[in-house]
Amino acid sequence: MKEFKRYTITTALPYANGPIHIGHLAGVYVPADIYVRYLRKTGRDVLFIGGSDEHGVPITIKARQQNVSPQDIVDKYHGIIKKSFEDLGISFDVYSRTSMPLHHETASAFFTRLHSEGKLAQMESEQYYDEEAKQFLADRYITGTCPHCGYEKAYGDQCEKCGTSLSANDLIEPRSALSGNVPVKKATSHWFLPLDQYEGWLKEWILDGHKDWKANVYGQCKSWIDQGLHPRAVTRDLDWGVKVPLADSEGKVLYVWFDAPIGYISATRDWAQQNGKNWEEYWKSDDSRLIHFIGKDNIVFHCIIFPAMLKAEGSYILPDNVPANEFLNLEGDKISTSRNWAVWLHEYLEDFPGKQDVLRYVLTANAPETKDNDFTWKDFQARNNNELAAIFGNFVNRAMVLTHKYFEGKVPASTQAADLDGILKEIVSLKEKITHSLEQFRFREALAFFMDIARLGNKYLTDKEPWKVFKTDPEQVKGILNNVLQISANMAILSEIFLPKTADKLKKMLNLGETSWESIGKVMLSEGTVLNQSELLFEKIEDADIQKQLDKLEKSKQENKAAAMSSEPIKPNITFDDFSKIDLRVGTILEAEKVAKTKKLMKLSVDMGFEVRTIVSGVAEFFEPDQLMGKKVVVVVNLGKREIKGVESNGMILYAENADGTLMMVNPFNEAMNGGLVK
Ligand code: B3M
Ligand code: ZN
Repeated sequence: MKEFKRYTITTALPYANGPIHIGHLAGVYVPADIYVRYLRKTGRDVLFIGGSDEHGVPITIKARQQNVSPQDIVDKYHGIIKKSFEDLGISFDVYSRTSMPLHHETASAFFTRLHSEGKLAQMESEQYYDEEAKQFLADRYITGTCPHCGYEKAYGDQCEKCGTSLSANDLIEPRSALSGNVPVKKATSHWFLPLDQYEGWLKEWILDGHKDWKANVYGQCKSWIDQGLHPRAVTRDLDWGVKVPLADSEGKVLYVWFDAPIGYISATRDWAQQNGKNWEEYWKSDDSRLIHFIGKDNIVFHCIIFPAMLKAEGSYILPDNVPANEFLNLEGDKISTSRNWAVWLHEYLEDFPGKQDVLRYVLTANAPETKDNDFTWKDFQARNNNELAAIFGNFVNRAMVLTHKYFEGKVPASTQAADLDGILKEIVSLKEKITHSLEQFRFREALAFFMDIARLGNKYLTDKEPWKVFKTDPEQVKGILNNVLQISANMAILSEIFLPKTADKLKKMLNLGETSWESIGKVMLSEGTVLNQSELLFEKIEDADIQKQLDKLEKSKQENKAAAMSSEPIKPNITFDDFSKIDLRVGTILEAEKVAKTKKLMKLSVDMGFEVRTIVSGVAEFFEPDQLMGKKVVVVVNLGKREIKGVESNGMILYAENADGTLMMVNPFNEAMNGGLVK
């Protein structure tokens, strides 16, 4: 494989309209950070780029809802996101943002160059326009009925019920989200990137030239190209974004997916200005390797559209690889910002202080590299307790404690050279496997090999039983402990890539200085080195901590149900005659008993004043019989008799339903008379 002189590593720029969650981390930032740490450790020149994507319609919608400016929204979330990445230890060289003037300048210049070289086509089209708000409507600003599932609140770009992506023209009975009015069609002119003209080149470059890309990425590209490519509009009628740098283009901005990837370039310029570097080396030199880390929903933009833009511009390198991941689900459900179904990074860091590496570990061990995967809190706990703590932590702890106990915390002499030789050979072989996996972007596999070193160490200790041997042969124990300390030191260096905070702790405990990648598989600690006090690398995570997280998710679920119920549409009007057909009366429950062999049913006798009735009611999950006896209720008395599970029921009692599906009694005042009409 070609050896590159420089690496330009980008990570998808998250929209600054919400915080970061574990789906983002597992898909993009944790694997990218592992890769970058590996490259740096092996002495490569790397630039690790991140930043906020601060344009796009969802940001303007959020601003409008909160009655603040889009800039207020992005300022807030850029701050939260940047800090949470720092706290987790994602080691960006630069974390930039697309609302900064340097980015506007860079994106404008890029557009201008394409435009002046005739590489963009201007075309007129009809777009929805809101006459009251006096503006064109982005697809997101139009709601209507989904043509696929009939959902009445679908957006012009997507139906959130059935997940189909739409265009505003597909919607039945479209409405403007700004005024609620029916929008009109109006002609407008936009600039297009003629993707169709790049089809032949893309076929060659990706389908022939990049068979090395991950199967999920290659497959998506192939299906896009096979369907045929069409010109894509790169401008929009909107007032938030990079202004179109042409005369007579008032009210038009660059489409967010045109300017956002250019954000990688602006971020590089931003970094270069601050560090006195030459940004062009990272973007315009053939010996630089450009790699985009993204999630699968961004594949077409990074593999087809952005490369076509770069190709059209002509002076840039193209991505050499785009190791996109699939999605991470949460407890069996799709992660969703709007439903608050997520584990938010900033909240995790607060709830689990000092446990950054546990999250990194779990998200890597369970990374959605080849298919969607599921994060569960039980799995999080199990991986911490049974893997990190029981295997890695326990091994290191035993090595440290025994050395303190038998040799006053000093690295003893190496007396078991044959064992050591075998151990180092295994470490070298695992290091090669790790390297290979990392180069292939197979991070979960790399992590598993890393843990194999701890397994090897544990097994060695268990086989050798130094705590037994010490009485008879302390010389041998010296060598055994020397060997396990060498294993620990090797793990410390490898941890720098996967578990950086743990690496720091472990290196401090072992008194291990800066050690290079080359030294992995060699002796690192010399005899007599004084070890520091041992501390646990990983604490057990208790059930109560996990329960707290599950409760939090349960709460989101309830809130969503409540929101869904309060937005339950009101039924069509009825006439007073319709209403008066229902005979509602007050009664008192005299007796209550569960209906045998059912979970939900309760048999009640109700004093209706004029007679005592038997009524079967589906409330046994919510009330005990004695909670019902003596209660006043409202009964529909003219529904006719019905047999339910062998019991004849004559009437229906009214209850109110809560968001979680629990029922509450609808009680008339105690003074209400049995048999009294409710009207
Ligand atoms: N902001 C979409 C996303 O966060 C978009 C990525 C831009 S990368 C240039 O999924
Ligand atoms: Zn739908």
